[in-house]
Amino acid sequence: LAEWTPVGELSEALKDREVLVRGRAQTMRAVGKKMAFVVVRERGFTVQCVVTAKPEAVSPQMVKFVAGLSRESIVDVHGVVSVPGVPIKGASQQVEIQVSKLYCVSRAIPTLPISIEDAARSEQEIEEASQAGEQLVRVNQDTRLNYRVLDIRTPANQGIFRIQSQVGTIFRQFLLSEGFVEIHSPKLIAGSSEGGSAVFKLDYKGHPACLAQSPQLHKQMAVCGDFGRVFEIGPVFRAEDSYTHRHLCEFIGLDVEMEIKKHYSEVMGVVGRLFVAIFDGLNANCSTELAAVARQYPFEPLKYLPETLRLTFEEGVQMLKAAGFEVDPYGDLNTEAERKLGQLVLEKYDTEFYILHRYPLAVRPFYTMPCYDDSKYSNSFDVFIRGEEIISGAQRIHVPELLSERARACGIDANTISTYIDSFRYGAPPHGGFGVGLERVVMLFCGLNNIRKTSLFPRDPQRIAP
Ligand code: ATP
Ligand code: AMO
Repeated sequence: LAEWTPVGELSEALKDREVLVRGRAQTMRAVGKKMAFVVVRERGFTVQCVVTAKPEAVSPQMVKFVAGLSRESIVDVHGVVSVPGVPIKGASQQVEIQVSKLYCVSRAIPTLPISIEDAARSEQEIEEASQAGEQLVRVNQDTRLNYRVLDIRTPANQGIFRIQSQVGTIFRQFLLSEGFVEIHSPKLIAGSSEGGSAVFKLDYKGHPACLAQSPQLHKQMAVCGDFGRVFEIGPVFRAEDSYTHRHLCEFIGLDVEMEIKKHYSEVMGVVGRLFVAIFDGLNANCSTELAAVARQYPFEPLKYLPETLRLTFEEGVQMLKAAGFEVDPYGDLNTEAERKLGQLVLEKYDTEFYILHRYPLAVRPFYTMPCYDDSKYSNSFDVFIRGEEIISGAQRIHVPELLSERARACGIDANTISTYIDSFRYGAPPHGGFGVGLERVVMLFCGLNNIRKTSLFPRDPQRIAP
C-alpha cells in the first residue's frame, strides 16, 4: 500500500511513485466528460490532481463526481506522481498526481461564507485585477474573524500561527537552557496586578475577584519562594475599552522573573540574548512560513544587531528633541513619539530592535524599583520593534515598606495585595523581570498592521466569538 505523503513533500524525486494524499478539494475544473482537475490543499501547500476516464480504471461517473465536489471537502487521493512539461499555475507543487482513486472523507456545504482563494489574495493582486477591469472579492477583517475557521486555512495564516508556535518554542527552550523554571500562576486573582482599571471583574463565590492582568505578583512570589529564575507562557486579560491595532482583551503573555545579583542590566542581558535567539531561530527555521506571510502581506526582514542596543530614556528624549519633537522628560512617550524614536534609532544605529531604559518612575507600575541615584527615574525598560512596544520590564521593589508606600502613592488598596506585600517580609532577593505579548512579537516581526492577524481567535472590546 502507498504511504501517506504530505502535499508539501510532493516533488520530482517522487516521479512515477504511487502516493496517497489527504487534503482539501480547493478548486475543481472539468474538461469535457472525460477529464477533471482538482487542486488539493494541505497545510497551505497545493497539488494539481488529474482524473482521466480510462476503461477498467476510472469511470466517466468518477470524473463527474470529482468535478462536482464541493470546495473545501476533504478527500483522499490515490495516484501516481507525474511531472508535466510546463509550469503548473495555481498550485504550489510542480508535480501532478494522476488519480486512480479518490474518496470524499468529509463533504463541505456547497456555498461557503468565504472562499479561501479570496481570503488568500494580496492587496497587490486585488489592485492589479481591478486595473485589468476584473473585480475580485476583498474579504474584510470582520468577515475573516467571523469565519475564522476558514480564514486560518490560507497559506499566510498557516504561516503566522506556525511562526507563533516557533516563538513560544524558542522562548521556552532558551530559558530552560539558562536555568529558568516554567511556572503556572493563577488566572483568578483577588485584585488588579498592574494597578489601573483595565480588569475584568468577577464574582468568586461571593468574593470580588478578577482575571489576572499579568502573572506579575505570582511570578515575583515564585522568586521569593526560591525558584531563582522563572518563566510563564499563559493568557493575560486586559479590559481595554478602546479599539486599536495593537491591543487585545486577552493575549498570550510571555513572562520572565529572575534574581538580580548586582544590576537590572542582567535582566536586559537576558532580553537581548533571548530575542536575538528568537529572531535568528525564525529566520533559520521558518523560511517557508515567512515567505507565505510575505506573499500576502509584503514586509522587509527585521533589522537587528547581534548585541541589542540599549539607550536611556533621557537619550531617547534628547534624540526626539533634536529632531524637533516636543516630549515631557518625566512623562511617557505616546504612540507617535515611540514611532518617531524608532525611525531615529534606525537611521542612527541601523536597528529596528532596541531597549529604552531608566524610564521616569511616575509612568511605571507601583512595583517598579526607583533608580538609586535619582528617584525621579526607575530601574525599568521597554523594548521596541519597528517603533512599537513589545516588552515592559524592570527591577522590582523587594523592600516591603517601600512597596506599601509606592502602592499607596499609586492609589492601590494595599488590602487587595497584602499577601503579595507580605512575601517580601520573609527575606526577598533583589529581582527583576519582563513581560512580552506573543501576538505583538509575531505582528511586528512580520510587519503586520493589526494584532488580530496574529491571534487565533482574537478577543477585543467588540468580539468574544468565535
Ligand atoms: P503597557 O501596558 O506596557 O503600557 P501598551 O502598549 O498598552 O503597553 P501603554 O503604555 O498603555 O502601552 O500606552 C502607550 C501609548 O499607547 C499611550 O501613550 C497611547 O498613546 C497608546 N495607547 C495605549 N493604550 C491605548 C488605547 N487603549 N487606545 C489608544 N491608544 C492607546
Ligand atoms: P505590560 O502591561 O507592559 O507589562 O505588558 C507587557 C507586554 O504585553 C503586551 N501587551 C499587550 N498585548 C496585546 N494586547 C494588550 N492589550 C496588551 N497590553 C500589553 C505588550 C507589553 O509590552 N507585568 C508587566 C511586565 C513586567 O514588568 O514583567 C506588564 O504586564 O507586548
